[in-house]
Amino acid sequence: MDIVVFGAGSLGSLVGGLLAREHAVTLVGRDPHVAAVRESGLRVSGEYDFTVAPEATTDGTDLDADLAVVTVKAFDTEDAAETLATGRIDAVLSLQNGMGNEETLARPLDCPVLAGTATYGAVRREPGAVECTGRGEVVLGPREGGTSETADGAGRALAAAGIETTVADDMPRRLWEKLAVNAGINATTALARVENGALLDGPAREVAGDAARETARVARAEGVELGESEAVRAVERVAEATAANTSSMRQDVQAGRRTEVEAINGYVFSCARERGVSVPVNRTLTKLLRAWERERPQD
Ligand code: KPL
Repeated sequence: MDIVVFGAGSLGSLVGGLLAREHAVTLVGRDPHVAAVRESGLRVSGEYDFTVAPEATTDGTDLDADLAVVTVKAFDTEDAAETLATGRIDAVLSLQNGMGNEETLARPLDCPVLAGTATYGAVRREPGAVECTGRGEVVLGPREGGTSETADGAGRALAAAGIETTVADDMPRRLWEKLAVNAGINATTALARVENGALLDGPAREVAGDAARETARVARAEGVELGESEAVRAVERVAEATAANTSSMRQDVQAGRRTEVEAINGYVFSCARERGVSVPVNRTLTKLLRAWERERPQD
């Protein structure tokens, strides 16, 4: 299969590296990472130990592919969609944090857009290299729920490359569950400066659990059946599977980059406001990250 992986950050590089063991992959990202992959290949370490040589480019326009896996930050989704729309792509799979990415991708694209969640832990240590710090899984399916040939085909392609994959018929609920995981883990680990595993005990555990419980309450107000203890269990499961991982938001804060707080805790906070649900923990996490973002050096 010809697969474009659009976004060569930590998760995109890991997924691209795993897919390149089985498929013809084009990785779309930024220099100096792309230049290093072109020069010496992409080294995948940690839970794996191999080097592959996918195509790598900084120009994502005019590409042909059976599948495009989108792994850019939530705030870059619109640009990614416009760029992919210049090519000939048969199907798109979003493996991003936050809500609403699939709708943003579907706007300019004339092909099926699948929803997906990924709980693999990944860190890009240096240009041309990514470390897998926790084997998780990918869950994917039609964004409105149900089943489709496209979802089955994408699921087979990922599984053939050794990615733990489930094709699900309840993606709207799965996306809310993943939102609860990210609402609990990402901002908490970024602010407390701890690895995901620190949320299994210790003072940050309660904050992560409360953020996830609040997210479940908002999901239910939105008509999605997600229980509070189910959401907390999901946080614990992912924190355990990715215990040694530095969450993507903590990586962003460490590198002084813009974070996805608006697409995660900020999204929970704004839906909660519309539905009259109280979410004090997500509100506080959002405001603290906003305060940090305001002071960070601009890109
Ligand atoms: O999605 C993640 C992230 O860091 O953004 C998890 C699964 C929490 C892994 O760290």
